[in-house]
Amino acid sequence: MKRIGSSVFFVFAGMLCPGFLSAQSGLPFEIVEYRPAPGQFVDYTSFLQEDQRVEDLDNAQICAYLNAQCENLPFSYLISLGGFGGSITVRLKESLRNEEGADFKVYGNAFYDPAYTPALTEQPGGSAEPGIVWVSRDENGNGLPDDPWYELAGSMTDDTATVADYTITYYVPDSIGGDIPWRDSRGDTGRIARMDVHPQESYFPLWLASDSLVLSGRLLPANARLVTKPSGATQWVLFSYGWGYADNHPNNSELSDMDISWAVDAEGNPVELESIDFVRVVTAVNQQLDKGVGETSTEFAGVEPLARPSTGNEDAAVSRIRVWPNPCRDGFWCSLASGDAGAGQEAGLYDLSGRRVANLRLSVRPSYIDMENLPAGLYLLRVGRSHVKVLKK
Ligand SMILES: [Ca+2]
Ligand SMILES: [Ca+2]
Ligand SMILES: [Ca+2]
Repeated sequence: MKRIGSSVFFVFAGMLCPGFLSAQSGLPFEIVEYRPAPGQFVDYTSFLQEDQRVEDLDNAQICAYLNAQCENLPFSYLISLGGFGGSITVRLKESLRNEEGADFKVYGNAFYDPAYTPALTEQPGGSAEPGIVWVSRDENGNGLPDDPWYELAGSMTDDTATVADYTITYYVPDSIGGDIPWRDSRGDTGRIARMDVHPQESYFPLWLASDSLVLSGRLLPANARLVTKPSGATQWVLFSYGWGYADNHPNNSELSDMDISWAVDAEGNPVELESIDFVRVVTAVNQQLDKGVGETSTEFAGVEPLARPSTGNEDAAVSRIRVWPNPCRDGFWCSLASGDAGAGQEAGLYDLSGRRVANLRLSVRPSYIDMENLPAGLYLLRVGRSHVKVLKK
């Protein structure tokens, strides 16, 4: 779904940094690879120069076009990755060190529909089109993304409904302007359907393949639910997953922040990376919806390193526990800013009388603490000798 979910960042950047709007934007990233899956928002004709055919496009030319668009609309130009498996790869202009806590933000156009987000619950609803984020270090120093890649584990990585090794094959349709048929590794078939409002000649990235396009990766479960509005009409609502995904929570949410410490290898083991040079985002659901919605496609609007908070007078131990939102209503997310991504550390949530009301394990991967059944008031989240206050409204 293409919609400017939050234009706040664009206005903000434009006001503070007018230089952002010039050709030399100073954006912290550069697109180096674009490999979309078929989709309604991937209008390949926009990349074409005079007399050029889609089949003859090349990656360098497409990236030059996309980089120019990004510079004109910093963090607001939306690049659709198409259906499952479509991807974009960017090079960070400066290596990004893995510091304590989250390190960078991936911008998209996810938004919450106020009707489905009375508070931050585990699954706010609106438009969430989650993409899996991968990171890589330029180990051979050649400036190219040809080094080992590591997936950032997110809240759904180990979910039983997630498929670790999923492959989809998209076929060029018999008629170039037709729906795009696909078959997956489970034997299921379907189509990326054409939409009347997007009448471009083809939804298939013909420069990537002339016959069929095979894309693989981790498949997250479908996240849309058909809900009935008070008027009786029905509508698809796409619910956000917990954390760790692109285009899954609004840009101004901490839940669109990424931590390099979430990196895992192909076996799912945590990997310690000192720094990264490349980020890749891949559409992670395979979902086709009716009612004019179409396929679910992750949108990408940029990557930005997070500003580092000052550590002046903070208690270093306390700053290692991250809690958000705080104050909270139904629950909160918490993580350790550094440490072991695997086992984690034992932690407890205490009420003001000192009663332990919840046990949990805290690691660099966020945990969600459900507060729905607890009375409003002040709580202490304690890890070892460190603690933070959490206020339930
Ligand atoms: Ca980090
Ligand atoms: Ca390299
Ligand atoms: Ca989106």
